[in-house]
This record gives sequence, C-alpha cells and structure tokens, in this order.
Amino acid sequence: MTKIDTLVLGGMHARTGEELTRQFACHPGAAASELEASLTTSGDRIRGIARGGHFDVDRAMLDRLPKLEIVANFGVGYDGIDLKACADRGIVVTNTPDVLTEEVADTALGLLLNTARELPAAEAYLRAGRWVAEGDYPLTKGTLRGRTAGILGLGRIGLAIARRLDAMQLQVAYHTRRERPDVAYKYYADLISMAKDVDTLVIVVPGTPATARMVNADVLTALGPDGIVVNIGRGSVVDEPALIEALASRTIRAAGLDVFADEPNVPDALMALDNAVLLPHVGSASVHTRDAMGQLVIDNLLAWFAGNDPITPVPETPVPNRA
Ligand code: NAP
Ligand code: 8YV
Repeated sequence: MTKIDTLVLGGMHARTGEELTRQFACHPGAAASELEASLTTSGDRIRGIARGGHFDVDRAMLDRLPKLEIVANFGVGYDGIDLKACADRGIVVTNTPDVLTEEVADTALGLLLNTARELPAAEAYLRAGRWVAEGDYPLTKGTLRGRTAGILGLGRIGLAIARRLDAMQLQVAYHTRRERPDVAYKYYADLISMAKDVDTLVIVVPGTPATARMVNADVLTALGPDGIVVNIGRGSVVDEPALIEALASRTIRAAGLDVFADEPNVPDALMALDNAVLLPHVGSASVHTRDAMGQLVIDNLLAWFAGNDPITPVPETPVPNRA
C-alpha cells in the first residue's frame, strides 16, 4: 500500500520516529533548513503533519501544504498552531490528552516539594562537601505544612494535582472560567480573590490569548511573602519579568518552573535567583509517557487516513462528517 506523505515537525523521540517512518512516507522538519527542503520538494503531496517540538504551524506554512488534512500534535497543549487557519481550511487538529496526565501531575508535585523544601540546593550542598565542612544544611523557611493551594486550571492535570495535594493534607481551591459541578474544592470566579486567600499557586492552564500573562504583578502581590508559584502549564501564562521582580524582592517566597516564556531560553535574571527551581520542560518526559503520546499521534493519523473520526480532536477544528 502507498504510504501517505506526512511532515514530521520538530524532533520525535526514537520509538515514535521509527513507527512514523514505518507507517508513513515521512518528510523531516526537525530544523528550519530541513523543513524548507521538505516544503519545497514535497509540500504539494503532504496530507498529514505529526507536530512535535512546539514548532509553529501558521497560515504561511498551511499555504504551502494545499493537500493537508490533519495536524496531529505531540502534546496536550496545542498553542502555536493557527487553529482559525486550520478550521478555515477544514484541517483537523488532534492532541494527546489523558495519556500524560499522571506523569505531569507527578512532576508538578516534585517541583512543589523541591521548591518549598529546597531539595536541589540541599543536594548541591552535600555534593559540594559542605555537609562535612560546614555541618547541617540550614532549616528551610518553606514547608508544605499548613499550606493552601490554589490551582489555576482544574482540568485533567489540575485535578490529578489536586488529588495528590489532598493526600498530602493541603487545602485546595481553584480558578477556572466555569465552576466544576463534580468537585468539592472551593471555587473562585476571580483569580486575584483566590490569590489573596491561598499561599501556593499551581498554574496548569493552556497557553491561549485569554491566559497570556494572567499571572501578573497584582496576582503575585496578592499571593504574599510566603507565596510559592509552580508553573507546569505554559510560560506565556506568567508575566515573567514581574515574576523575576517578585522573587528578587521577596514579594513571594519562591517559584518552581517547568515552562518559560521563550523556551529553551531562560532569562539570566531567573537563573541567578536562589529561590527559583528550574526544570527544562520535562513534565511528560519519561520514555513510558512519551511513547504513549507518540502512539496517540500515530493512531490519530491512522484513524483519519482510514476514513474514520480521529481519536482525540481538539474542539476548535470541527471534524467534518465523512460518511
Ligand atoms: P484541560 O483538561 O483542557 O484543562 C485546562 C483547564 O484550564 C480547564 O480547567 C479550563 O477550565 C482551564 N482554563 C482554560 N482557559 C482558562 C482561562 N482563560 N482562565 C481560567 N481557566 C482556564 O487540559 P490539561 O490536559 O489539564 O492540560 C493543561 C495544560 O497543561 C495544557 O494545555 C498544556 O499547556 C500544559 N501541559 C504542560 C506540560 C508540561 O510538560 N509542562 C505537559 C502537559 C500539559 P475552563 O475551560 O472552565 O476555564
Ligand atoms: C510537550 C506539553 O508536549 O503536552 C504538552 O502540552 O507541554 C508536553 O508534554 C512535550 O514537551 C513535547 O514537546
């Protein structure tokens, strides 16, 4: 059977890359020069995109792919894809929900513990021989005991984080646009009001125009001097200069960040702060979970090209009736 021409945007890890190559006629797009060559030589044949690496899929790219039918995103967050341009062309976008939820929630909890209890700094202290030379690591001012966590975004991952915080005996509240009828956590219709009442803000909303820089200086001030911010959602949700200022001036206590405004670039001012724990966007980054995400990307493409509905389409690009 003839393999369907598919553009592979960004780097894919080994197993997913191999399986894509087995199933489709793959055209590489991991680097800008490679992408340009693939668009020039094969753009008019490409019917699918497997999108990794947070590569932008914009109208200009779509214009060079006249036969494109589906963009299968490697990740649950699909910011960076021009959804309006896709919907205008009847191109379906899919993502990878659920298969990464527990892994990302685990990472958020690790980040929170590392931030409150300074575990990376304590390990660095030991490895530098300072335990022997100087004695015990100083007691941490931060603790999870007695904390109230406000979750910004109580969706799949937010709820998995809430369950973990429950088990660790923290109070949990949340802010979303719509109150959930199925949970007992305290709901805030307003983010500032929640920030005033909690001391720990866990960010797990998508990167959209509506969430851009919604965690700003006012929210950070409302959180207060014992405040801890954990961002496992998207860097765009936080006003990064305001966060750096709040950390430097101790307006808040500390931050644990997996995501940044301009990845993979992290501002020097953030790197220099001793009250920030920084991870290189590893929320879902285990072989187990990345394999499951990759398989869902492939299954969405296979379902679509077999004439069936995609498995996990996003709501912004309606699936046409193909019966
Ligand atoms: P989800 O189930 O769709 O949950 C999104 C939540 O955000 C919902 O509760 C939604 O509630 C809320 N929300 C959306 N827009 C909002 C707004 N303007 N104001 C307030 N709340 C808003 O998504 P998920 O599977 O939990 O994933 C969440 C995000 O995590 C992804 O989009 C991605 O950006 C990020 N993520 C990061 C990593 C990582 O490696 N760091 C890994 C996976 C995912 P309402 O619609 O009621 O507002
Ligand atoms: C990325 C994520 O997909 O799912 C998301 O939204 O942010 C991650 O799981 C991962 O970094 C691959 O690019």
